[in-house]
Amino acid sequence: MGSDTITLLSSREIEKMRQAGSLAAALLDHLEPMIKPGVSTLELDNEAERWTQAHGATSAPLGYHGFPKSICTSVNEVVCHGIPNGKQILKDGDIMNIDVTPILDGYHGDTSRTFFVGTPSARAKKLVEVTEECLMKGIAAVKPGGRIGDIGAAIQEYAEANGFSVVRDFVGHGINRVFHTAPQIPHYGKQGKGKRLRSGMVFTIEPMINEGTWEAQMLDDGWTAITKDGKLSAQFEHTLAVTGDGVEILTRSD
Ligand code: EYF
Ligand code: CO
Repeated sequence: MGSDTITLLSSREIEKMRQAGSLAAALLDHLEPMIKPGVSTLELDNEAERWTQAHGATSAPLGYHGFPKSICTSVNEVVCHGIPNGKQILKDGDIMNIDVTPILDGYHGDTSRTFFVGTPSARAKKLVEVTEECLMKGIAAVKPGGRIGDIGAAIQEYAEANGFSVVRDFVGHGINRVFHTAPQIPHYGKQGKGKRLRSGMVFTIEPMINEGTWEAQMLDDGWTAITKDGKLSAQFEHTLAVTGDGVEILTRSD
């Protein structure tokens, strides 16, 4: 199958994605009370791996393209794919995205949220609130017969109207039994452009929104992307299914 072929999932497969997605959301709910000043990102990773195994699942990131840990922990200027580390101790005022992808019965549930460590600055609070709203505006643009460009246009308009920028280098993606597949979902773009959305498509929307420039750069570790200007970045992510008349969020928390 060509890499740009978009798989349409059956209702049985979407039910499997719903179960994996619920588990992913429950994992973030489980980790949230641990997020306090003094905790290391490695402690969060260890607990995520323990909890995932205890629920009969495995962690998709672990070993994916050689990634060394079970979750991504992206703190402050880290845009995405931050690697949990025992020497990285969270401090009051940090923001941190935790991105989890358990595999349950062969299906992936991919979701992330940006959390406050202690009390955020007003600027960090605004960035995180706008980023979550960007995700919800992108989701609201999903309907059968619509276009992929409708999603990015809705996100970009809201982010830029609030004085923030949209990361270009990382996009949402199709997801099912495969972690990353077609289609790509840019978080910027033009309404009415791109491939048509169809019932049964399942993909992530995961906008990374920056305080300053949209440009990112890779650290020497080969995994971690940071903002080029060292300013803050935030991200939220859901896995979604296009339905007969709109969209279902598969990674919603109960
Ligand atoms: C080859 C990776 C590869 N990619 C995506 C691979 O949750 C995710 N997206 O929503 C996600 C998580 C991981 C991931 C963990 C590892 N990878 C990352 C960075 C560079 C790279 O180069
Ligand atoms: Co993710």
